[in-house]
Amino acid sequence: MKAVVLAAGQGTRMRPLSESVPKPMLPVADRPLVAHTVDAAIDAGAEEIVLVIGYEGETVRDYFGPEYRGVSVSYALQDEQAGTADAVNAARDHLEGPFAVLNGDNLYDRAAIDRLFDACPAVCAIEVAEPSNYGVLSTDGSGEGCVTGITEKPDDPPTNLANAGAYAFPAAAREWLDVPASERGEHEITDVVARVIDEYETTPITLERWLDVGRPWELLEANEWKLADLDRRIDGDVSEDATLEGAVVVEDGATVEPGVVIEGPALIREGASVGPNAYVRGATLIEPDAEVGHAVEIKNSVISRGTSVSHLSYVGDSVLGRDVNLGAGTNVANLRHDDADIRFTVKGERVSTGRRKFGVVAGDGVKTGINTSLTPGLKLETGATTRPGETVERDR
Ligand code: TTP
Repeated sequence: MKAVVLAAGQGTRMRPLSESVPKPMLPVADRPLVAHTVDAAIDAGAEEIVLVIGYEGETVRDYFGPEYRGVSVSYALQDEQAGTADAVNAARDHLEGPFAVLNGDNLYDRAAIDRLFDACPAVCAIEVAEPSNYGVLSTDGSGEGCVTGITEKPDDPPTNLANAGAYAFPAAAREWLDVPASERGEHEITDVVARVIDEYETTPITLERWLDVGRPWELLEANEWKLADLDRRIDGDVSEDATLEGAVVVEDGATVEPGVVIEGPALIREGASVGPNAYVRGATLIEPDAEVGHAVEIKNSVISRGTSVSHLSYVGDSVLGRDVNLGAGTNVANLRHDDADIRFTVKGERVSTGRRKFGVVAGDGVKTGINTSLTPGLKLETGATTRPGETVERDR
């Protein structure tokens, strides 16, 4: 079966991280987010991958090329992000026979994608506590049952099975992709799913684990998931006076200096340097050419390519974009004194992250002055700066 992977979205909720790097290419452990989806499809036996690209799509094409893991990869360009059905429709000329569609920004448990391909026509679902925030499947309730409908954000959900954005469609669905725009003005894949459900016996495939990576703290959660899957591997240059505990990966070309303690899961990528005397813990990703210097503690964070946290700093539960420079003594607070969930601004609205601990999100090129204090849930836009000694409590 061919697998269409949707990777043309703008990722507006992921800003500022998605401004120069398109969301599908943001780092999740040792590869871009979308590569986890493509890997799941290949592991399930996809015979060809069709990647739908749009916003900054060339970086996706450069990563995968014409062939990836021995499987042919082709590309369909979606000019305007007019919705998920429109995205699959852009790939129409590549399709014949039954085909799968996967969201390029979702992490799936691999075994379920296997079952999805085998059960075609089928829809992946995840059991959730509050289904009314999702597209919800109705089923006929017999055994694993059969899907009888799909409703967007229903007030009175018929099941707790949320649509998880992974589908195996019969060949006929290729002709049903041109659906009218929905109330929110997008051509939605759920309208295609509804027709498949009407015309075919469609199996629900329940996922054990799933993550929709739309907002910056979900990028942290994605890294928590995928870093935990790594096996310990030390290929880089590690001082005898460093202590590496648990599932730590130090890639070839990375340096770990004396006095460093790293508690896994942690991934130190090629060209990165840690130490001397640094402490890295939690699920932490240090990207290529990033520098974590003397007396710096990094916990449960993503430190992107080319970023420096060089001296005397604490960074917890945070995502730092590319080429960020934190001045000496910059500290991040990641916990409120009232223990309430940390809130974050997404498209102009303050929303709960659902996390008790969340630090800051810094866009590419952010520079902080020495002794800057950053409060929980802060967003620093691309290129933002702070003055020495500042306490920053509002997004900038
Ligand atoms: P969304 O998460 O709805 O959109 P997005 O990724 O652009 O993010 P945001 O809402 O923050 O702007 O998209 C779900 C998946 O579908 C994702 O993998 C991107 C893809 N997609 C397209 O390929 N084309 C489209 O027109 C849309 C809307 C989404």
